[in-house]
Amino acid sequence: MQEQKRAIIHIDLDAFYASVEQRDHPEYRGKPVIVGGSPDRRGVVATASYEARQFGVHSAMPSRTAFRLCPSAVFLPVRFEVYRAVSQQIMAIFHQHTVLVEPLSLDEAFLDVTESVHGLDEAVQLAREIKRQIREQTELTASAGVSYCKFLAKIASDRNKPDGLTVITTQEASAFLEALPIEKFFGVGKVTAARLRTLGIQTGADLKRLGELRLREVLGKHGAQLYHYACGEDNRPVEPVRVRKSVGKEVTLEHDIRDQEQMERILEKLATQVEHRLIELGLAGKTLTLKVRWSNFDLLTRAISRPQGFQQAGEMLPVLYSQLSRLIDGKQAVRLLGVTVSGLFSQEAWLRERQVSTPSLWSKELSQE
Ligand code: TTP
Ligand code: MG
Repeated sequence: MQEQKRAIIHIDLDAFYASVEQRDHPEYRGKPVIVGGSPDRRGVVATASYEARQFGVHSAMPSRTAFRLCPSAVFLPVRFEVYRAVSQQIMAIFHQHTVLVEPLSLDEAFLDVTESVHGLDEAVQLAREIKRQIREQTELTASAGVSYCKFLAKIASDRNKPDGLTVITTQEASAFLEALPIEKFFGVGKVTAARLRTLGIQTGADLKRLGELRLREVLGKHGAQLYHYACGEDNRPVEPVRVRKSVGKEVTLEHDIRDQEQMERILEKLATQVEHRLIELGLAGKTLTLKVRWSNFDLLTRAISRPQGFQQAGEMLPVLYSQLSRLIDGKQAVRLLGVTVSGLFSQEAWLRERQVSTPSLWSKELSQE
């Protein structure tokens, strides 16, 4: 049975990190810019401006190789905080048009706009409007793809980068997919592509010809899915992310332990992982929870809240250690340790909080800018 036709928009910013750098440093505009690890260390390229891509530079390439290909490029470190702020701006724009927004990364999302438009023509107009809003509010360009399913919308957005807007209608889909190289199909990486090529399969038309049963034999469940994609069938819904309630890490130990110092070292590792994730998400949290599971499987949690919240491991550890020493009696061994921060709020609020409570630290942070 044919489902009701949907209208899906996929939006992806162009050379995201590099474009932000060119926006903030006008002297780099029109020049090859490479954002990522430094070429004299063992860094990799996060992304390259379109000018640098002409030299063959691309994401995930060792920075040293990038330097060899394009020695005149400006190499810049990643400014994750700035990109995250831009990401929040574009996600807010998307949410003005539908609640069905599924972010795939900082610069990319699917929007299901079926309820806001009549047909794909109107979805194209809406995509154009969203691109305009992005340009106006962030001074950055995005590419958009419009189609009746996620897979085709994503491929469409990649068709005319940068600053592209491409629609693949139901009528066009079949011819389009038949000509599409297998690497472009969702879920086909290098390994699967090589495997298919040994069977003489190069394009969507070949996939269709091979048939669902044979593809299932070769690739299992994924093969059947691939066959449906080749036929232009992709009913996966756009799934808005649930609101995150906490950030936590825990570890079940290989051997139960009694040594408190060993436990402290593990807590340090866990707290550092939680800190990194919080920074990545731009969050801090009011409540810090220590979780301990004893060797007899009894579970204990201890939660401490403070108004200025927790983000850095260095601030979590004294609290965790003191909680731990109150719990440990030397008799029971521990089989699991966990650290969770909940009651999350944005980092901007966290920094404001610190500005009031620890002015010296704030000014130090500012002077490092
Ligand atoms: P992409 O959207 O894949 O790439 P892009 O925006 O730089 O370029 P395009 O115009 O082709 O969309 O990724 C978004 C950002 O994610 C990118 O600017 C940097 C980061 N990133 C990495 O850090 N490592 C990677 O391997 C990739 C692919 C991206
Ligand atoms: Mg992008």
